[in-house]
Amino acid sequence: MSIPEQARQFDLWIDGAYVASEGGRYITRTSPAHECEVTRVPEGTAGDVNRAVESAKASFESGVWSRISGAERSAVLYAVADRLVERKEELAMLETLESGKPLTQAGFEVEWAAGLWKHAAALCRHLYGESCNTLGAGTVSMTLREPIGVVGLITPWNFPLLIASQKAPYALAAGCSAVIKPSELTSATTLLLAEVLKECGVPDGVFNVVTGYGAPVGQTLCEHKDIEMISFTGSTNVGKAIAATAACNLKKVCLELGGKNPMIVMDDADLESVVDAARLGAFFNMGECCNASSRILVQDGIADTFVEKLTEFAKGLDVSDPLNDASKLGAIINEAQEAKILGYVQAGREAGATVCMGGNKVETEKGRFIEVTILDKVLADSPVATEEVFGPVLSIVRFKTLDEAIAIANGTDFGLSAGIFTNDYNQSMKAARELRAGTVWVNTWLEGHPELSFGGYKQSGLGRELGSRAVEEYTEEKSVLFSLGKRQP
Ligand code: TXE
Repeated sequence: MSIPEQARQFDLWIDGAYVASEGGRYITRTSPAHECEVTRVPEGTAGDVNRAVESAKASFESGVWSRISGAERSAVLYAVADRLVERKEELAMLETLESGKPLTQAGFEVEWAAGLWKHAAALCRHLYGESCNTLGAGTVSMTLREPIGVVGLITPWNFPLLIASQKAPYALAAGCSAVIKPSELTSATTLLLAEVLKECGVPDGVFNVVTGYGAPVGQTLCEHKDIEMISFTGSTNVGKAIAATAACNLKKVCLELGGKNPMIVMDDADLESVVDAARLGAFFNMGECCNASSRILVQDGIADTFVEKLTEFAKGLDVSDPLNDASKLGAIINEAQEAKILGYVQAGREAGATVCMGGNKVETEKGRFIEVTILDKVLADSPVATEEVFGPVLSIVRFKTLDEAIAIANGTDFGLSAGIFTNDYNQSMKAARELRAGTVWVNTWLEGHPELSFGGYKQSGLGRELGSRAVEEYTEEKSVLFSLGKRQP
């Protein structure tokens, strides 16, 4: 596939159709890999958000989606999954052009996203309340699950379609109507998703897209009194601001924020699998991944061999034009992110870390690429080892005992994911119990299944996505009590 000659222009998606923003302004996105204009999306306004919420509210109150059966919703969501796969090439290409990620990976992400729509489709038919044994007290009681109402979804730029698909299908499965604000850097695939939903029978007004900047678009959503819940994925700082703003009408808030995920490698670990996991953990999506294993804690006895093997392997990782089939790492999203990554590398150097490889920009004619970077002998409490870098930079911290490793692992403000590589059952069980993180991997990394919940401890977030209760997050629970006669004393 080749790069289109002209930037593709979109409008907002409100009430089942493309409509212009009232402000008439557009944001132009330049491909971080190719330096040409690829898309233009409206710079939404507060007025645009109000229109979208009005449409969502009207659709919710009409019952056209909120009051149909789970079976009917399920059929529509299954159709969405199939249609996403049918439009995979177009979706993947737009994702790559806007984000800089390898095209092969973007294609894989479309399929992964489609799997989430299928998971939500299945859950539609399994949204249960409870009935309670209060008969002896002269009552019959039950709980009902009802859609929470109109929800606001705010998504980032690292996995645009995928993260939208961690939220929207579950909100829709519950019967909610939604207004989604994608990142201003990567909005195109969320707009195509809206087209797909319409093609598959989601009624107008149930899914609306307002593109634009955090303020005013995201902020207006968080302030809006007709929005009952915000689900956000992004930086911890913005997450905190959103929680504060959403308190205006005590909206429910679900936050999936940053991480500084420790991968513990014990002396007895199988090094081949650790190297493979580290490749995926640290460098998948150029390290722009909340689940990145951006710090690897390695036990002293194996550390030298591990660093040697990993560095040897990492030299073979192809950093190049994301449209090349061989490309394993594409371009960095924007200048701010590039400066942030290089700044952390420099800080690591100044704190005495050894740069085993990389650490610089890749010199190319076009595009913003950073070398695969491995830092060894990093101090456990230095910024590069405790703060989210969000780039292809792996910090290696050495330790002596498992207790020491667990203390280092738990010693940051984050708690999204963590892992251990060992063949010792007792060590893996101890780590699984003591690591303070929403996900703990044992002898693997980045493996996920929609059946498992995802979310963070501490400042990595609030609430959970995916898992068997993913749809419940978007519901209210109502208790209903039937009296069978006179009230008991
Ligand atoms: O994220 P922001 P940025 C981390 C990562 C990265 C850093 C900054 O460390 O380097 O965050 O990235 C919208 N009210 N993650 O600045 O700003 C914004 O428009 C409402 C981790 O791009 O948090 C976008 O749609 N919304 C992360 C979304 O929030 C607001 C993924 C995320 O952008 C807003 C991305 C406001 N006041 C970055 N301000 C992860 N957890 O995977 C901004 N937004």
